[in-house]
Amino acid sequence: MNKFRIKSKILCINLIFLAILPLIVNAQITTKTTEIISLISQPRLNPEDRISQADIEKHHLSLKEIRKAGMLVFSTPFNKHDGFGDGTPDITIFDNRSPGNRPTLQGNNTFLRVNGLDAQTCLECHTILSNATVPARLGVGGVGGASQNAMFQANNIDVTDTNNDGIADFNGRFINPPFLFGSGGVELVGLEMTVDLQSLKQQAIDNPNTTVLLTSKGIDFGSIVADSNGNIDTGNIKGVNDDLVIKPFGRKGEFATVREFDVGAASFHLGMQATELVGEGVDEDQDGVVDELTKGDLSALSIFNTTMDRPVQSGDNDDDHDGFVLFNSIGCADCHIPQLNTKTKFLPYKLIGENQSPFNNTFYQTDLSKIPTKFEKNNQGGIEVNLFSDLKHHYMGEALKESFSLATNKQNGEFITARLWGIADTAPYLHDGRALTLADAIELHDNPGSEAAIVGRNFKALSDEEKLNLIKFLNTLRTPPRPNLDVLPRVEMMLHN
Ligand code: HEC
Ligand code: HEC
Ligand SMILES: [Ca+2]
Ligand SMILES: [Ca+2]
Ligand SMILES: [Ca+2]
Repeated sequence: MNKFRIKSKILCINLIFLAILPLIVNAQITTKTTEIISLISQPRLNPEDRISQADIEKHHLSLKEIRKAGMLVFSTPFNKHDGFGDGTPDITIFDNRSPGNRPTLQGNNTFLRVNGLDAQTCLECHTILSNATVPARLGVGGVGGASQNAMFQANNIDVTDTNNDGIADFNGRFINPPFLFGSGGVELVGLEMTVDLQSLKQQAIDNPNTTVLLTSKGIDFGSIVADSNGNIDTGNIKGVNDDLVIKPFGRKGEFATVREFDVGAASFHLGMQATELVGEGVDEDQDGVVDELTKGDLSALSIFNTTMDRPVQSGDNDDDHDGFVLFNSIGCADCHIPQLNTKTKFLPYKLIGENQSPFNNTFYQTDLSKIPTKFEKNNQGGIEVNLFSDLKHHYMGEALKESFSLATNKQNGEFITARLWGIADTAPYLHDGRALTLADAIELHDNPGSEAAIVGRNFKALSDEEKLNLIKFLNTLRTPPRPNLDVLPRVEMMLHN
């Protein structure tokens, strides 16, 4: 009965759609030539579709309206009238690897690809919802394959292997795009951990010469001790930067909030400079366009990114269960902590800048237990985030180390514990996508200098059946089946149904 009702509702929507279809088609056909001509020098993102910071702050818009505006910022192929690209580089400036002053291929003034200016939209790299089926299923906010890898700040790629060692030396970073699903929950966990660590820092300052252990949500970040002048000995801090701000975003754990990441991504990949970065009315990259992304655009974008549906867990048979037991017993869960809990279910939003007190100066919040994120509530008033990570930096050994010329040896080898939720759908694996299967990714943990070497060896020592069960368990960790449905065009929605 129920099923019938739902079906008849869909049918109804279908009929309405069919009824209005001629109107839409008609509207397109009757577009006047003058209107087309006036489109020639227009930005691709209609200024009317951009929302203002004031409207968000004053709650003039619903979450869905904000998400819709964010989806447009994420998915609209920007052109030069929107502010796409950098202006002509100033050759007298020494730094030509930073956005705003990059050369372009053959001086085409559009793309560079090996150091950003590599796409017109965010969507171009965050597209794949699941690689577990053939063909892959696509979805806004998904992962990228290897061809979507970003190449960051390289100025030497030795493709011909001049020293004949079989290695094409590369001094930039080669990074595979992760998905953005569930990122709101991750951000909230990180913000609460930062609050804990900052208050432990204050405790150390208030009690000079006393060692203070740094723990948050049961995770050990080493210890600190302050002298009587308030100077802190940071030598025993583990897995987090000396500023004691948890930074979940970026594979190396370099950004505390999605908004911060988004500002960098927009300028690096698209040459779209945010006013928060360069100031209002300022044409920093000298491409003739100011206010390329306003505060309102960025709020829409980051609210959209942090309210994307969360990954889910499927299946629950004996093999999966045995695999999960092994996952814990051989030490995977030491880093890939299955669940972290928050104390609040509200994710706060603030402009980029100060990260030490994340719950101050906020302008908006979303309830992550509600649609579309729908995190399970816990009994502390917060949510359960089944991320499979400790949000700590770990040194992953010589084999996985990057060769980025602008980083230290330690930085090159460190990565934040990859979140394993959704892992069944997101091949290829590891920071650069070098592991084509889950088994390869796990075995690569065992290499000289890696903090996960012993655990990687534990995996190799399992029987074939045990290995299979562990992989079967990982294959229950799925991306959300139909993310962002509320803001996709209706036609798209019907195809999905
Ligand atoms: C050329 C491909 C590419 C484009 C275009 C791109 N991204 Fe990404 N994205 C990546 C890669 C690669 C990473 C991982 C970067 C790292 O680890 O430092 C990433 C990571 C992210 C993250 C952090 C996710 C996490 O869990 O750590 C966010 C947020 C993000 N991108 C948002 C955006 C937005 C917003 C845009 C558009 C302004 C965008 N991306 C455009 C490739 C891309
Ligand atoms: C010392 C901490 C640590 C331990 C222990 C550990 N891992 Fe990891 N794991 C990481 C880090 C850090 C990464 C990211 C490495 C990279 O991107 O190069 C990672 C990446 C992965 C990935 C790839 C994720 C992706 O999105 O590409 C998988 C799968 C994985 N680990 C599974 C496991 C399993 C299974 C075990 C137990 C056998 C395990 N890990 C033990 C820290 C750890
Ligand atoms: Ca620009
Ligand atoms: Ca070489
Ligand atoms: Ca500009």
